[in-house]
Amino acid sequence: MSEHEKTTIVPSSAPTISRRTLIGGAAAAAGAGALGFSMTPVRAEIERLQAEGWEAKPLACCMCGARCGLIAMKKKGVPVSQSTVRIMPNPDHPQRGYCGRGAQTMWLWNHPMRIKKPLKRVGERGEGKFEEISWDQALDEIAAKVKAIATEYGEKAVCLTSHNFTGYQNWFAAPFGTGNVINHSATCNSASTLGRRMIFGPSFSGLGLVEPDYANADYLMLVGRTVSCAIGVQSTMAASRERGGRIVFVDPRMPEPGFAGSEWIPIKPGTDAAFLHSLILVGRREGLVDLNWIERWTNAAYLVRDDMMPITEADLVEGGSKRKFLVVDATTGEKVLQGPILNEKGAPTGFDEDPTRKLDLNWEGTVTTLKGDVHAQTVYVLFCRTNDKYTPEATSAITGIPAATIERTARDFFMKKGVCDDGWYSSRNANDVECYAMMNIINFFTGRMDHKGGLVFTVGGGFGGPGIKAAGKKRTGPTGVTWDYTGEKPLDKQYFPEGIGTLSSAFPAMLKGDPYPIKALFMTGCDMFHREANSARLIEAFKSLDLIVSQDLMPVESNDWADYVLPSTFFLENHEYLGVNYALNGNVQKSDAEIDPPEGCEARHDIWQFLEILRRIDPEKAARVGYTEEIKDRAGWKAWWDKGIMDRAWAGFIAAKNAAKPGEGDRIAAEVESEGWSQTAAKVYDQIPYKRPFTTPTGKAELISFYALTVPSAKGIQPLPEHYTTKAYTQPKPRSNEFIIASGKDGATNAGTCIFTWPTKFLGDRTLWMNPVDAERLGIETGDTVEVEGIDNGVKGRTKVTVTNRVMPGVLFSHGFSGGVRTKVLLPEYEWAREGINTQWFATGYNQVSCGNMANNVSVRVTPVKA
Ligand SMILES: Nc1nc2c(c(=O)[nH]1)N[C@H]1C(S)=C(S)[C@@H](COP(=O)(O)OP(=O)(O)OC[C@H]3O[C@@H](n4cnc5c(=O)[nH]c(N)nc54)[C@H](O)[C@@H]3O)O[C@H]1N2
Ligand SMILES: Nc1nc2c(c(=O)[nH]1)N[C@H]1C(S)=C(S)[C@@H](COP(=O)(O)OP(=O)(O)OC[C@H]3O[C@@H](n4cnc5c(=O)[nH]c(N)nc54)[C@H](O)[C@@H]3O)O[C@H]1N2
Ligand code: SF4
Ligand SMILES: [Mo]
Repeated sequence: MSEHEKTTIVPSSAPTISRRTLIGGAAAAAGAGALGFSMTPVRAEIERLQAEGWEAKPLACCMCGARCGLIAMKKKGVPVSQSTVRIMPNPDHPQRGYCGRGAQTMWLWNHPMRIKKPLKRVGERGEGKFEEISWDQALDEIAAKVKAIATEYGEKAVCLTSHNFTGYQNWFAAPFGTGNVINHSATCNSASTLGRRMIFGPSFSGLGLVEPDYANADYLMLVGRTVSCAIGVQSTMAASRERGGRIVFVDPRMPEPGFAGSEWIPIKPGTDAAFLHSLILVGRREGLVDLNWIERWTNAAYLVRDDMMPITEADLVEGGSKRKFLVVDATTGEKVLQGPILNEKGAPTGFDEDPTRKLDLNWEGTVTTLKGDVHAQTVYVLFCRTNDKYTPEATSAITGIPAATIERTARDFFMKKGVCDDGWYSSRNANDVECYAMMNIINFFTGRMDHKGGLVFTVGGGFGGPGIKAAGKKRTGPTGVTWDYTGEKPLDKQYFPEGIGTLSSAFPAMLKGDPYPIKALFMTGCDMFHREANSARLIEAFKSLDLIVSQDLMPVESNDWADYVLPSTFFLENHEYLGVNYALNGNVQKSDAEIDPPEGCEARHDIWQFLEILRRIDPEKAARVGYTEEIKDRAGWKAWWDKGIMDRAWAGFIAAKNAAKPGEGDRIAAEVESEGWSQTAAKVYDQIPYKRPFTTPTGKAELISFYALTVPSAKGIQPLPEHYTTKAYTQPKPRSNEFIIASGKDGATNAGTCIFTWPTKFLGDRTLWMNPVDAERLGIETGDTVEVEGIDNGVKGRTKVTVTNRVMPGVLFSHGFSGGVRTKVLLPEYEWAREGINTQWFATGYNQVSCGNMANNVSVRVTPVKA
């Protein structure tokens, strides 16, 4: 076993697989993967094809953010077609994918509806009438319009939005000079991100940094998290299941991977914070929680006033520090100050405290401050006071979960020292930030943070890719050109400073010029009608713009509103080095299938499109990012981008690795060449916060978020997270024809990327799920058509119903991306995509304060349609 293999997280019982020569030549040994599916046939097939003269190319799937490792097998010397390219999983890749979407890559490549040439709108916006034009015409016209808009209103009048391609957009926005790059996160991960930031501090907020140790968990609780997504997680979880690990889904509907042996706890949407509080309460009452961990590694023993503000040295002595917090010694009753050791940037690097001192968790009394006597108590006292309200009985009334189930679940969770997933998609009810904060907080009570099998901290792969570096107002391009950046703070940050990607905060700018006009919108790889809550508002925003450009491969509905649609290449056709998401170890990988777009398709890389527009606006701005001459064709692009920008950035990374440890870079480079991926850093357990503090004000995990209390931009977020009824939609009347529709994804249903494919036709579920109890009351049977009317906006739609006890009574379920497609340009054989509803039609678009996350859940009235 090499040094490298020793550090992987494969359980010791797993047979090891040699992973030396997968891509270069014939694979060496084979073995059955213990992590989910057997790899023997995959390796055997790769070997067989290689023997027949096929070549293997590594591919990082981009059908969702997981970026799983795939292999593209290509028959040498023949034109690319469905029968000469096979997409397979990369057998030992740390994010081992190959879900239905990744498997559909080649279907998408020459899909009959793939956009082949630049399109210019000829009808009204929304009509979907276009003519094909040349690249030169499209780029010239767009550049002229952007230039005119920038001259009249400034560069900030150009706004860009995307799902996965914010990085691409920065290649245009930064040298052009607009700060308005507003991604999709308000419909996706912004609430779970802020939930983590409140509890662990800013450097732990991003996706994939905090993860359950899926492979080693003994009891995994998934609150509104399906894991049909990031399919690698499912194969990792298999290791835990094989050892008898329990898996519990807390969800209004039973998700697809509600595997045999796992448990489904139906919960009323928007009540997760109450449920999690109640579990903690039962654990506390029954003495099942780890109070030692709470005392030592959270801010639970820190004294706070009745308004929750911490009492610091600054309150006690003139000129005292705000980062020294008052605690009480449990043995002597003495009041002492302790706090993090800070570096020059104010970030915690350690703890200035006596580790042997036992702190009083339950102290309450009077503290004399500079401003007089104040009543004070520990964070824990206040937390318990709130927590005590969530008795199983009271919580049952809020959540719809029987009190006995709450008690049993609490015992199971704490006795097995369970782990609760910190979540990904979190834009459900616009009271989500507090729910996600609680999903992290419950993990404090098992004392298993960063321990094997607990909620742990991942290590990154270290390769950031080529791009634009920022330092204050200076920007530096990939070839070293530096310029003064004039872009402003993006609009979403002005309205929702603790959030990310709230595009609706730019709508007043589009509609009323408030606070300044936005006149142009670039949409890169997204269908705004599935993405943005409140379709009517989106249409008004579209109507107000002078220029809309969409970059995509498929005719998504929002293209119908664009003035220009530009055909893009996708990951199968692009060359990239990148990290591996959702793995505990740090890894890097290569995606390089080198497949050209099909005959007759003039798709181009998104960054090329941006740089050519920029060059036509102002060659000097294009030169900032090293783009000094027109590139006319794909060969030219590959020379500039693949060999120039991307390979150069990779060579720099390898050189730095070699400089840090001789030979290390060479090892990584060789492994990436032979296997498509390489591990660059190993996860070591038991580090945070034991050896490295969190980046909260206290450096500890925070049970009451001092971050939320002291950072002005977090105003309105509860520092002590608890349940409240969402303001995003009207609560339905119980046992009537009114319901909340919850939505989400499933293995068989696809984000926009595969919405028009045959697997989606046959596997995708475009019906509305209804519990048998509700169906009987309303006289509805499976297959019946109903009219669905938004309670808050009166919008109507029709869909068929599936009567199933996989959704709880009083709640309906609809898959996020199947059905309700309204684009005008479908080929007749894809008309089925119109069936069903898109729940965003009924959504109010309400944003949670400070964070901006939207509620994609809605409330509706359902009426049977007589045949
Ligand atoms: N197959 C597939 N995989 C995907 C995607 C896809 O479109 N299809 N998209 C990718 C993207 S963009 C993301 S962000 C990730 C997301 O991946 P996950 O974070 O796992 O989210 P979803 O799969 O959307 O599952 C959300 C679940 O929450 C449930 N739910 C809705 N409201 C509530 C509530 O109030 N409380 C609770 N407890 N549950 C609730 C829904 O019923 C649903 O089962 O998946 C990625 N992978
Ligand atoms: N009701 C409901 N609504 C939801 C959700 C839900 O669960 N329920 N989930 C929400 C979530 S988590 C998210 S993230 C959003 C996602 O919604 P969107 O932001 O609309 O993203 P996708 O559906 O992933 O759209 C991807 C598009 O990118 C295109 N594409 C693929 N590769 C490339 C490329 O290389 N270049 C370009 N230019 N285009 C490319 C695809 O053809 C596809 O049209 O939807 C949200 N909406
Ligand atoms: S989970 Fe599926 S769609 Fe997402 S990256 Fe992996 S293979 Fe692709
Ligand atoms: Mo998402």
